[in-house]
Amino acid sequence: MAKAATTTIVTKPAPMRKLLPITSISLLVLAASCTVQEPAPFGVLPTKAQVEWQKNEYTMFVHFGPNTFTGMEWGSGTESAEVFNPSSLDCRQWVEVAEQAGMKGIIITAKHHDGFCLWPSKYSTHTVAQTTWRGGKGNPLREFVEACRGRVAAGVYISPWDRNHPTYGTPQYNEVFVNTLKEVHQNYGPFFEQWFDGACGEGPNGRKQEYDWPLFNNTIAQLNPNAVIFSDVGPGCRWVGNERGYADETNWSPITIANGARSTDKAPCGMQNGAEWIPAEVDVSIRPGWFWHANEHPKSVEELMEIYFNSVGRNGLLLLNVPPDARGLIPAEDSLRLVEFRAERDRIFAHDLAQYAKVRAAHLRGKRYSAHQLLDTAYHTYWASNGDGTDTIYLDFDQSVKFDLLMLQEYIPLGQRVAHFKVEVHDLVNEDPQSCWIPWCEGTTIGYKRLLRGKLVETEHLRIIIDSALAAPILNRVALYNTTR
Ligand code: FUL
Repeated sequence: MAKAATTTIVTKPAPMRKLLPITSISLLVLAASCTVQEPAPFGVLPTKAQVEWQKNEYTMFVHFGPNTFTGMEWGSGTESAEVFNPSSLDCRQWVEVAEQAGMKGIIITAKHHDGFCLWPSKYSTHTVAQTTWRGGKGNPLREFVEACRGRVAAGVYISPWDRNHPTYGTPQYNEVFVNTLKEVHQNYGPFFEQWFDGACGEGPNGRKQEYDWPLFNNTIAQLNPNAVIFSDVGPGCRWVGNERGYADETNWSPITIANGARSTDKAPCGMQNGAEWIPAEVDVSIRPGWFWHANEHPKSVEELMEIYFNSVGRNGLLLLNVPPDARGLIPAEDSLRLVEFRAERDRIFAHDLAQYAKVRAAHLRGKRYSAHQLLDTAYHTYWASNGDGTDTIYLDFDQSVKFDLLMLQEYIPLGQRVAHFKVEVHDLVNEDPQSCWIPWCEGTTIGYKRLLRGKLVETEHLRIIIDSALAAPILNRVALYNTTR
């Protein structure tokens, strides 16, 4: 076994276990693997596209349009199209930055609330075609999807709220909007995510638009069945309920949305036994605004790390907005910050101390689902308990390890199950590994990924007691890190 760089000298002998004769062990293993029962899925489940979406973990949002040039956050829709005039737009630079940052996809604001389309739409007179930029022939949406191809997944934000369109506030607008969706998805898709902003203001005629959400969602589902549809209430993924970058500590991907409801107070936490799988997406900007403003600056690495722990580390997907400037490029200040942020994550997650452990669980379902599979990085291998919803995972080390960060992952293709768990470490000075367990932390939900920070401890034994789960727990990863090394 390789030696952990952080291990310290062990002064007491490892606990003795009673050895069974080899033949008895083989017979036991054989019996266990013959009777092994495949774990049944539990409750509502993610689609394959939702699992792939969640595995992205961290994606980029790009707010770009007339506001980039006017200093506004919400354009009125009456600004001249001419204001859109990037001096050196290059979407390949956005992709380069996203890749360097470790992001797996990018979502572009193809149409924000001002109604300006970043492609020459047939259904609007407020588009790039009405500008003198590149002689009215420019097409940022086309450039964007081409730059993303084969490198990162491309996603699209199309605001239903349109402060420019003359039909906004009338039933015809829904038809216009569906045509717009079709135009974008047919000509520029497929997209991994369709982002529907929840903001819905007054139209120029003073009327509020009644959006035909079933029609919008069905249109996307038909044209682009693998696109995960974001809105405040899903159906593919839900808004986390704030723009500050955090999900609740308890965060269920299932949630029940009342028939026709367009918001929910359960957005940050989801619902145990919720009726649909609608995981949380955490959207937040690297700068104070969503659009670029000359006098604003990106968040610090410390702030970004905090956001990461509270989003990805709480069963959410982090969608970090990085606005291009008036050149059409992501400023060096922001790209540098993203690289520093990545370096910090790489440093923390470079060395998984759990790899040095012998792992076992109190309940044995069978060899195929044994606890050592918690250590491998293959997504589809997992540990499955045959307990009734409670179980304990033990990590025993030959030499003590020091850690302050624990990562747990549930195997979500079979549902989200764990409702409460405790983590305890064995006191190094106590000789008896069966006693003197010290609480290290506790938590409620796990979901796709949970990161738990605690005080720096040194131990040879750690146990994770799952004391409440909706069904037999199924986890595919346990990892331990020391963030101070
Ligand atoms: C909000 C919008 O009103 C903001 O302008 C921004 O696009 C943000 C991501 O969503 O609802």
